[in-house]
Amino acid sequence: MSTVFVQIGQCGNQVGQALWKKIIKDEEVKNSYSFVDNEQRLRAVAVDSEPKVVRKITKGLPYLEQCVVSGKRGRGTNWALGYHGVQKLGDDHLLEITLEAVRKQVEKCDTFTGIVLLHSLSGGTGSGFGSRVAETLREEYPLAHLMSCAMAPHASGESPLQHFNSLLTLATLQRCTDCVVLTQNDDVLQRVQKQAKNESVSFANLNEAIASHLTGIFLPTDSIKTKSKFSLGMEPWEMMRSISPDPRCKFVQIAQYMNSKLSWNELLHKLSSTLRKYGKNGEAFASLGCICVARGDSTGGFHLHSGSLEPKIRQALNCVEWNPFPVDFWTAGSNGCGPRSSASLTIAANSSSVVEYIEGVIARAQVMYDAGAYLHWYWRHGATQDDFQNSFETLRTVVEDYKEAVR
Ligand SMILES: Nc1nc2c(ncn2[C@@H]2O[C@H](COP(=O)(O)OP(=O)(O)OP(=O)(O)O)[C@@H](O)[C@H]2O)c(=O)[nH]1
Ligand SMILES: [Mg+2]
Repeated sequence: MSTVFVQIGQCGNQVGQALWKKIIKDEEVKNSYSFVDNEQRLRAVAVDSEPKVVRKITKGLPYLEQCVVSGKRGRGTNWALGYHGVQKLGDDHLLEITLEAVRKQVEKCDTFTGIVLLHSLSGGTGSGFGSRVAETLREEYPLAHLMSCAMAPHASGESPLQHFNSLLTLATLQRCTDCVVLTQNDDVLQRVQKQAKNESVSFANLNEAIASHLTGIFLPTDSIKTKSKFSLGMEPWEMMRSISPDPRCKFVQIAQYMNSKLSWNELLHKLSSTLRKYGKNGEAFASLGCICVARGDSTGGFHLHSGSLEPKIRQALNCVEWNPFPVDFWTAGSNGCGPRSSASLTIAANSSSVVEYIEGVIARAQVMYDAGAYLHWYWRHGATQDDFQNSFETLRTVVEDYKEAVR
């Protein structure tokens, strides 16, 4: 069972780099060939529109030479330019060479299960080209799973185009992927800053934390193995099946706490204290389903604690009543996402807290759209009013569906 990763744009590749550094250290990954091939090369395609950037970022890890690809010029933080490409300036055939590289990776898999995309919601390449790649892969591999791990920009202080780019990308992901693992840079920054105690925080620090969250879920666990204790590498897809089975509500967010000295109960208490439980207007968030992964269970004793942890997780996440099994537990003997001597709890939850974020994107994009701000940049590169209208509508429906699901 093999998964192919496609990392897009600068953010996607930088996060990908941090992620792979953790993945390839894991002994079970090496043996299962789920994320690496039998020569231990990464089942990854690294693509950026800018020449050279991606070569530099991917240095030092065993990518397949033909799977590190780049175009002729960046997409200037513009979704439309990323989506439609640079035709007027001489097409750089980025979509074709990316699909060819994905095909190569898929052909190398004995059993190809699905594709994980890594990209930002706001860069021109990550958002626009990422949307185009997601749509095209959905058509080319209709039976494979398709998951996006999307990084949302800081709420303010970045590009004025980020609201349009996020709007158009989130709507595309909702339409053509099976699951979106959403990481908000502001959330990660806040958590990392707390631990850094006033030291300045770089993108490298953020990416280390994001990689840790993702590997907390994606790395092999003892819970998903064959009878002969062989890992199938199905964790990303089991997570999807378990917590985002409804195509209307497919947004997943991850939280994690790691330490070498705390009990499982104390780890959960700490983790729970980092979760936002109420929205800006005081409304309680609710979870449709979650998975809690305990890593570093070296004695195999976690199952003795899961019974007492479950009601605490139900309460912390305010799990909906209609789901009889809102918490799933997985365990692993070692803590592959952090230092060897530590233990971690990682929770992936399908929470209605995403509504607040999506409503924020819709509101900001709507104000700019009504004012006609920056729109000529999008028309110039092939976007249409329909793209925007459809995206507003798709995301408004997502908001309504989540509100309905947790009512
Ligand atoms: N978490 C994280 N976010 C990043 C990183 N690099 C950039 N970003 C975020 O991603 C957005 C910018 O996207 P990039 O990936 O730089 O842009 P791109 O996809 O290369 O697209 P263009 O350069 O516009 O063609 C901003 O919102 C940044 O906050 C990173 O290494 N980690
Ligand atoms: Mg770039």
